[in-house]
Amino acid sequence: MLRTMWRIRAFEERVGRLKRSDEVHGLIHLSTGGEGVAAAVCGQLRDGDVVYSGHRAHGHVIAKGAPLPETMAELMGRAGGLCRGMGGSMHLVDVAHGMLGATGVVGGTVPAALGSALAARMRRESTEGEDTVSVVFFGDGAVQAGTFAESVNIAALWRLPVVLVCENNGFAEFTPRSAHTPVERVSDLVAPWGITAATVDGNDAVAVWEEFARLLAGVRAGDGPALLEALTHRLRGHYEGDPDRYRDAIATEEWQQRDPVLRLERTGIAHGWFDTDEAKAVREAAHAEVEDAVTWARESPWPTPELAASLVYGS
Ligand SMILES: Cc1ncc(C[n+]2csc(CCOP(=O)(O)OP(=O)(O)O)c2C)c(N)n1
Ligand SMILES: [Mg+2]
Repeated sequence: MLRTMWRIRAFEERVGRLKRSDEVHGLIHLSTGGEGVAAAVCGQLRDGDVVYSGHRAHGHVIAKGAPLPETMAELMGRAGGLCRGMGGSMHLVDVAHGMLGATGVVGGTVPAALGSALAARMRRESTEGEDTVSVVFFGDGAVQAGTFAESVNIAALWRLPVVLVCENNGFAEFTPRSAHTPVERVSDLVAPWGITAATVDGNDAVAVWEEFARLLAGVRAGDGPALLEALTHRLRGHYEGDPDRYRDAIATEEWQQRDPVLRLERTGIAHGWFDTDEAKAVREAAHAEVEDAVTWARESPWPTPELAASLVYGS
């Protein structure tokens, strides 16, 4: 988990710098501060399980196993990218690793994740031992989109093997949660549908791991959908370049003390899971891997107009 979190942190820090030097294109939303959720959830998934995400997707894509060079190349708009440079940061897809879709349409992938879950449930009826699941990551703002309620309803009715993972960072763009909904806890919303739900400290990766493990076991066993709400805070602005004047700087500083990556380092060292040198080696290896990914991406060619045309379906 520590390795995954450092790979995400190092990748996104580098992406932030590349955005400022104009080497990555389009709006960039970093998940800095939320790495524990991606690592704890995806760390328990198998190859056949699938994940979906939204506009803040880098961490989920990396945690599910997408290679860093191709992911970096995608953000740079190169032909060697995951989507051949056609998608960019908000449209990352890596079918080979079960990352089936990210989108800039807030809430847009929640119903799509149900499609994969329905397919899994249909396979389950005909294949002994089939227990793959579908997982969708979304923010607290997405919960107010109509697609969320529609999806929860049908997922519960059809007992679909889907885990809804809400990263509740208390903001939707520049709007605090209290200004767009009277509901404080997302996990409270799904009780009428009989969906098992839990809220967890999203900055405590071990706690996320344990809570997700419990929910995942039920979903794999065929109990129907589950929802995990992870309370967290984005340590960067909504997008790279956001002057971030709408948040209390003190609160962000307090959250920095709860940085999930450093926290897992401290916990792991205290428990003897690894020592200081091993933690340092993990951190350094992640940074080196990211530098190699940047070098690889820079050498990747630009897509041609012919390539773009060949990827258009329909006429
Ligand atoms: C359907 C739709 N409505 C509005 C927007 C504009 N928009 C982009 S991000 C965002 C806020 C999303 O908040 P949340 O789901 O909490 O995710 P976070 O950015 O906090 O991770 C909004 C409203 C959009 N992209 N799509
Ligand atoms: Mg949010």
